[in-house]
Amino acid sequence: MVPTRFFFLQSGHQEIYVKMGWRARKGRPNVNKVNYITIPRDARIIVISDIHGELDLFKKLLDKVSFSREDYLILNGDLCEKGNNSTGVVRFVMELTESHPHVLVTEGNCDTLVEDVLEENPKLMNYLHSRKHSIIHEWLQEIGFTLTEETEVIEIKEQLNLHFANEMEWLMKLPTAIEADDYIFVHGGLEDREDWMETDRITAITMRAFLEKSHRADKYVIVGHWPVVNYATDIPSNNPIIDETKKIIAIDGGNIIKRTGQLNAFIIDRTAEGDAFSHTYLDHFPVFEVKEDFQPQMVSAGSISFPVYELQPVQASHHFTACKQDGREDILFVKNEYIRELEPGNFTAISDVSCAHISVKKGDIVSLIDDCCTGYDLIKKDGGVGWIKKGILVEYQEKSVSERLMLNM
Ligand SMILES: [Mn+2]
Repeated sequence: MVPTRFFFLQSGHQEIYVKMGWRARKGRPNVNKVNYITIPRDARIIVISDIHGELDLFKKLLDKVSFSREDYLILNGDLCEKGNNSTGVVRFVMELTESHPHVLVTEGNCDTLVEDVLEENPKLMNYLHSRKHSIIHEWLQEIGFTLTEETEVIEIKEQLNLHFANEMEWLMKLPTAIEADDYIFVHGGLEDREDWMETDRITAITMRAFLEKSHRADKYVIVGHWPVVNYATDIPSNNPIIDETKKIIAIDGGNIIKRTGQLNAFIIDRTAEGDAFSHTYLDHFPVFEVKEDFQPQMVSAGSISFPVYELQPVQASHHFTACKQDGREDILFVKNEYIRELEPGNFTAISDVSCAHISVKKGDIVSLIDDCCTGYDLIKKDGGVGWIKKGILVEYQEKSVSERLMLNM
C-alpha cells in the first residue's frame, strides 16, 4: 500500500480526501475539515495529544517510543499554550510534518488563537493579559514587541503577519479531525449524530468529558483535551482509558494542566491478527526506588478533582480527615495538608489530590509527587497516584545491564 503523504498545502493530492462536512464557523470557511488517510495494516500508530508547549518532554517521549519514519504519528490537538515553549513545539512539528511522511496533526482549542488574532477579536487582549504562557507572548517577545494595557489586537495582527505568517497559516489549516479506516482522531469529541461529520467544529475541539457521552461513528474515536484523571474512581490515574463499548479512547494525561499529569503516547501496533493497544508516558517528577514492601492498612480510594473542591469534614485524624462531598456517597480520606478552612465551617481542598492508598513492593520504581506531608508520601506508580508510608524511598540509581542481569538470575 502506498503510504499517504499528508500535508495541507498539497491537499489537491489525490491520495488525500478532504471532506467539507463540518458546519462552517462564520467567516472561517477553510479550516472546517476532515482528512481521510489510509494507514497500512502493519504500521505502528503513535498518538500524542495536549503537548501544550512542552517541547523537551515531547522530544524525550518520541525517543522513548523510538519514533521512526515508518511510524504514523498523530498529534491530536493542543500543541500550544500553558507550557513555556509553544513556538518551539509548533516549529518542531512543522519541520516533522515536512521531513517525515506520516506525521499528522489535528487542531485543538488552544491552537486556534491565531484565528482570534486574524479576526481582531478584542477579547484576545483579556486572554493575553491574564495568561502568562501563550504562543502569542512568545512570538511578540521574539520580535521585541512589548505588550501594554494600551496595545490593541490590530497591532498584534500586523506584527505577527509580518514575522510569523507561515506559522499562522499552518495552524489555520490544521484539520479538525483525521479519519482512518478504523479510527477517527479528534481533539475533544463527536456529537451523537447519525452522521458524525455534522458535529459542530467548535464542539469537536472543546467538548468536555467525551467518555461520559456517546457517538455513532462505527470506529474508535481517539480524543485528548479532557484529562483522564477526571474520570478516575478508584486509584486516580493519568493513563489512557479504552472504552470498548463506547468505542472511545481518551488519552490526555493532563500534562501541565494537572499537578500529577504526564504526557502519554498511545500506541497502536497493527498486525495481521488485529490492532494491539499499549501506552507509555513521561512526566517531570523525580524517580525513586522502593526499598521495602508497603501494604496500606486503611482502605481508601478516590480523589478530589476539578471542579469540586468543597469538603465537609466528618472525622479528623492525625494524617487524614474523613470527608464528604456534595453529590457523592463515598467517604474520602483527604490528607490534612490539602484541606483549608476558608472561613469557619467552610472547608475546601487546596488542589486536586488523590485519596488512594496504594501498595508498593521492594524494587518498584516510582515517581515522587509530594514528600512534604506528615507520615505519607504521594507517589505515582505505573500512572496511578496514591499515598504510601513515608521513609521507604531511595534515590533511583539506573542499573547497568550487567547489574540487571544479576538481579534477574
Ligand atoms: Mn484542549
